[in-house]
Amino acid sequence: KRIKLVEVRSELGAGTRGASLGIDALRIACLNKGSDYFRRYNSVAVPDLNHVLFEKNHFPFAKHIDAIYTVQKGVASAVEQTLRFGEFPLVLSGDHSSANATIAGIKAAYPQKTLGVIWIDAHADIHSPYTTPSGNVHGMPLAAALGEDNLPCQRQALDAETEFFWRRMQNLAEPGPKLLPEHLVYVAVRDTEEEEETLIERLGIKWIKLPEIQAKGTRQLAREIYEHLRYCDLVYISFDVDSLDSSFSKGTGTPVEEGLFLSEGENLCQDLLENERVVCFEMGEINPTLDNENTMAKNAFNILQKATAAIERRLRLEEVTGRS
Ligand code: DIR
Ligand code: MN
Ligand code: MN
Ligand code: MN
Repeated sequence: KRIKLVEVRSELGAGTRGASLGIDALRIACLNKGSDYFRRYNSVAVPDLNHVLFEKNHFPFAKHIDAIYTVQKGVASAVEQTLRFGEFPLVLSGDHSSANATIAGIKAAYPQKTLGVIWIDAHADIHSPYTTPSGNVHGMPLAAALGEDNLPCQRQALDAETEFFWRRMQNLAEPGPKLLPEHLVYVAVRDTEEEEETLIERLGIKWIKLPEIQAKGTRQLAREIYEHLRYCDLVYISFDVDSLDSSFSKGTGTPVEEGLFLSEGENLCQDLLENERVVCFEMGEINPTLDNENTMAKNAFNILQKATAAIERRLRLEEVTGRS
């Protein structure tokens, strides 16, 4: 079994321009480090529609949702095909709205299996167009995957066009919710709006905050996370680089202080990715236009290398023991 890179250079869901350059910033960090990482793996690039940024946006509560929906269809099908081919999709994304499509692609490849999601991020990304304060779709992928609107916390009424694309996004690849709230775990989330907090509480989503990570250590934490996800057949891990402390993550659209140290990010990814139920890993939201000296991508590339090594160790072990 091999790793395949799925590259999604879309930034339509972000509020700040430049996240589409994140993958190329990682490639440059790789070259400057003298690593052969991007030579070792096959990759597929999903078509982006970033040119629509030069046109008028018709959806104030879900900016460019029509184009983002089209991009997501491409992401979902690339992830599904990769899994069906027996490869491990490692998704490198621009803005984090792609994660809804990654989840949909996994579900499309394994319709009968129960999926767990580990969400490592400063943000909860569980807004709907009814509650978003910004209209940025990268704040919405988990509400889309859960099939949530959070209407009790509604801030705004929606026009029919936005509603139409939001429903399609919630039903991407196959109709219905892709994820149950009890199968979602938040790690390092620390910048949320009230609507999100109310919803997280109502759905009873497990939320591991920074002090708990620092008290328990990543090993123990990984054990507890997988205990919580014991009924999940498959697991997807999504890593937004703004989960890292803002002192290491200037090059991302929405840096937040009091986040993970670099070593914590590395160890967390490493310990979580050694689990044999993990079928997909994603890293996104690197924005080199906001950075100095490509520092964010350098830091993220180190984490990516550690994460990938953990996936490789596990895939090799499976080969030896004859499991798939
Ligand atoms: C905020 C920020 N919750 C929003 N979200 C971000 O606009 O929805 N997600 N930055 O990554
Ligand atoms: Mn995010
Ligand atoms: Mn974030
Ligand atoms: Mn905020």
